[in-house]
Order: sequence, then structure tokens, then C-alpha cells
Amino acid sequence: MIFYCASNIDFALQADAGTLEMTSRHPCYSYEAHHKYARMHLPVAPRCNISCNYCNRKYDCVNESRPGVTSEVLTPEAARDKFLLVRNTIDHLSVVGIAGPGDALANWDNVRRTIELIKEVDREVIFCLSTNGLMLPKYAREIVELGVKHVTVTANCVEAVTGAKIYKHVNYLGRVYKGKAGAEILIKNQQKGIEYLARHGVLVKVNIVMVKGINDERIPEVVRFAKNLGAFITNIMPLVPAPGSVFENFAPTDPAELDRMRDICGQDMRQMRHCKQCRADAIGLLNEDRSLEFSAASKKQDIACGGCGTTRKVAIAPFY
Ligand code: CLF
Ligand code: SF4
Repeated sequence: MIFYCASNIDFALQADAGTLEMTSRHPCYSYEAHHKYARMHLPVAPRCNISCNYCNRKYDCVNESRPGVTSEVLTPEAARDKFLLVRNTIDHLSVVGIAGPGDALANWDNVRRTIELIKEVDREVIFCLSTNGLMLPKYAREIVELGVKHVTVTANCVEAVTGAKIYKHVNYLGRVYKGKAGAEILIKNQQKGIEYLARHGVLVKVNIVMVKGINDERIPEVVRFAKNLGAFITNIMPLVPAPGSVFENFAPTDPAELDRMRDICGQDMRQMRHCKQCRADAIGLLNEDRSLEFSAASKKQDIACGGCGTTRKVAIAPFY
């Protein structure tokens, strides 16, 4: 059944009832949910296929994270086991997200396998993916078929001339594209992907990193564009300059300017304002990261399998 929901700021949304129910338990998509519901990130996606100037690849993907934190990387099997452990320990775990430490779709086999394995042991959990969007034209259909209803795409601009200042290169289908050529491919693929996902009932969150003097003046345009493509919400994030990145000497985004930008864009589109720029292995409520409790990579743990109900000792083993 399709129905239309208008929020208090009157943004019409087309989504089925099940998806809207899930969204009310999603701590990032729903402000109210973030006080009660926890998410966990599974770091199963180490590689990336683009190079953002605000990124230093020693750290997690800055499109969803603060620079300066690094995560372990897990195999899909270890990720499933870690999920079971965390689910048995943490109350109100509603979302499993895959947000790096690289790009989810540059590691699609791992990501798909992880989702499939977790679906075998849990039918309730909500899956969430974060991507730069380059590979969406190739994988959006599979994302929809897997039943993923929440996808974040980081889209910082709508024209290649700005993109060339943000992306050093784009590695697409085995070729490396620099400057405007790379940005053009990335932007086109993001737009195609967002539109496809939205048309197929996925609630798309568009993250935008606000970089003064680079894309800040054009952000309202990006937000309107996201809205027209059918996105559900935008999340304008501050630049936190990463040491070793091209933008390392840029000033961090001024919080007052960020707030003003969210106010301006809020006239067009629902805005997320409670993002914590979490790490790729974040666990718990958005305000209370418990990832360190679960990061003892090789500890053996008793885990009750949600599929067969048996308990077994498993090692939460890292990928490398
Ligand atoms: Fe994770 Fe991202 Fe899904 Fe949330 S985080 S993949 S949408 S479950 Fe949330 Fe963290 Fe902000 Fe992301 S607070 S960085 S918006
Ligand atoms: Fe870094 Fe993420 Fe950009 Fe890849 S998409 S270069 S991991 S910020």
C-alpha cells in the first residue's frame, strides 16, 4: 500500500507504511528515535573508489564520520557474529548501518553478503547504507531487491566545476578520471541513483559536507536538487579538516554558519540536525558510542544465534 505522509513542514513523502514504521525507529532519520533506538555500524567496506579532498584514507570515510577515528574491518561472517553479540547486549538496537571505513558500494560483495547473513538470523533489524553514490547505477536495483529502505548518498554539489574542487579523482569501471571529468561522472551517477532509489520506495538521506569557499554558497541548490530527485532528508555536515588531506588547512565549518544554512535549506527540505559524524564501527545511541566495548577484535564471546537459538563461542575476528 502506498500512502502519503506530510510532516509538520509539509514535505510530501511517498513511502509504504512498513518503511515509515521502520523510519520511526531509525535514530538518524527520526530525531525522536535517537533518544531511544541504537544503531550499530559494521565496518565491512574498506576500499574506496573516489578521492575526496577532505579525506585522509588512514581514517574512516569522512562522508559519514569525523576524521581522526579508525575502525577495524570485519569479514561478513565476523560482522554477523558481532551483530548477534551486540544485539544480545544493547537495548533497542534497531539499525545495522554500513558506513565504511571506505565506500559501501566499492565493497558490494562484502556488503551484500553481510546483509544476507544478518537477514538469516534477524528479520526485524533495519538495514542502512552510506555511499558516495558512484556505483549506484550498477547496484541500486540489488539494494532495492535486498529490501534496504534507508540509503545515505553524500552529494556535495550539482555542477562539475565545483566537484573538481572537491574530488581529486574518481575511479570508475577501471579508469581513473580527474578534475571535471571525474566529478561529472560522480554527480551524474549520484543523481541517477538517488532518483532510482526514491522511485522504488527507498528513503534517501543526502549528506552534504559544507566547505567554505568551495561549495557553501551553492548548498541550497544541492538541497533543492535532492528534493526534486525524491530524497527524504538532507544532512548538511560541518567540514572537520582531516590532517593529511588536501583541505587540512581549511577552517572547520563555523557552527553558526552551519545553523544558518540549515535554516535556509529547511524552508525547502526536511533537515537532519542531530548527526554525530560517527565512526564506521559506531555502536549504541547516537549520543553514547559504545564501540570500544565491542572492539576487542579477537575475544571469544558466547553468542546466541537468532536463527537456530543455539549458543556458541565465536571469535569476532578482524578482516586483516
Ligand atoms: Fe549509520 Fe548513517 Fe545509517 Fe545513521 S549514521 S549509515 S544514516 S545508521 Fe547518523 Fe552517524 Fe550522522 Fe550518519 S549520526 S554519521 S547520519
Ligand atoms: Fe574518503 Fe569517503 Fe570520500 Fe572515499 S567517499 S574518499 S572514504 S570521504
